[in-house]
Order: sequence, then C-alpha cells, then structure tokens
Amino acid sequence: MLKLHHAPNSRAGRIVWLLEELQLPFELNRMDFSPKALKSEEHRARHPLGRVPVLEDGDLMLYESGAIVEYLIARHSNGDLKPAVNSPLFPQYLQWFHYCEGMVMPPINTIVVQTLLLPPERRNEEILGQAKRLLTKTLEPLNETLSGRDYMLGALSGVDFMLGHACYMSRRLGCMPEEMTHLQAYVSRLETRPAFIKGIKA
Ligand SMILES: N[C@@H](CCC(=O)N[C@@H](CS)C(=O)NCC(=O)O)C(=O)O
Repeated sequence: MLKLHHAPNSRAGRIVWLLEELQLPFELNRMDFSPKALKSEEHRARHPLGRVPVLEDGDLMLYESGAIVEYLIARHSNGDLKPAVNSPLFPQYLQWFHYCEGMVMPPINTIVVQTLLLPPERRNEEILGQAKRLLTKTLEPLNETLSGRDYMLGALSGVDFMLGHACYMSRRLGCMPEEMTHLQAYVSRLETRPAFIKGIKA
C-alpha cells in the first residue's frame, strides 16, 4: 500500500488531497513539524534533507511534491488530471505546474521563515515586506488566468494540487488582495471540495 510521510500544515497536504481525489487507499505517517521528527535518522533515510512530503511505494521512496503529484497522476488517474501531450493545454500545464515551486513558493518560504521559524531577534522586517510584495505580484497572472475558469486549466488538473495549496497559503498569509476576485473565488471553490478539506484545510 502507498504510504505518505506527512507533517501538518506542510506541502504534504497537496498529496493527501490528491490521494483522496483519486480515492486511493494509503497509510499516513503523521510526524510532528519539528526538527526532532523531521531531522531524525529514520526520516533522513527517506529524505536526505529531512523534509516532507515523501511517498513510499514498495521499495520506492519519492520526494518533491511535484514529482509525487506527477507520479500519482501517471500511475493512477486513468488519463484524467493532465492534458495529453498534443493538447494546446499541455504547455500551460507545464508552465503553471512549475510556476508553483519556482515562483510562488520561494516568497512563501521566506515569509514563513521570517514570521514563524526564526527567533524574534533574528527576524527582518525589510526582508519580510519584500517577500510579501513579491508573493502578491506572483499571484497576479494566476488571477488573470482564472478569469472565467473554475480551475487553472478549466477543469481540475495536477496544476491545482500544486498552485491551489500555494494560493490557499497566500490568502492565509494575507497576501491576496480582495481585488483579486478570480483568485479569491478559486480558493473558496477549492475549500468546498471534501478531499481538499481533508488534505489541506483540516
Ligand atoms: N520543493 C519541496 C519542498 C519540501 C519542503 O521544504 N517541505 C517543508 C514543508 S512544506 C519541510 O519539510 N520543511 C522542514 C524543514 O525545512 O526542516 C517539495 O515540493 O516537496
């Protein structure tokens, strides 16, 4: 059976959401989001940097949330959740899929470091402000793309498991202005999906 190594309030929620949408049975290894759990010898044997998510499938140990999303879709979605290579949506799929970890997550990481992970005396308001402004900027093209669409490519796809989570985080961090009405509606729409609630909102 598939086993997901997980910590609360992390990117591992993307994978729970996808596993739930695909209705796949899986085991969950719930770890604390703490150095003690994530940097343990046991977890570093799964991921050399001691991070989550990690998917275990038999002898395979796979990390990087994007790789895990692609792996599960390729093996278990029966052709759904990803456009065919010759579809005009395919290049858009690639662009938005990689935009998530490449553009949206870096400022989110900085914000989390500057507000939660660093002790107060080492936090830097200028770095925090810069990351917040950058995050809002990276959301602008997403808001435009979502005009007249329910999901990033129209129908639910692998892109949403990546960017949906990142957008949900951005809203929680207060970086999604009310004027981004399409993006606001998108996050609210995701929040009505039972599998999203199980994976990310719960
Ligand atoms: N690009 C990686 C990022 C993995 C990552 O940094 N995960 C965070 C949780 S969202 C983590 O495990 N942080 C623990 C730490 O930094 O010690 C992915 O998409 O899986």
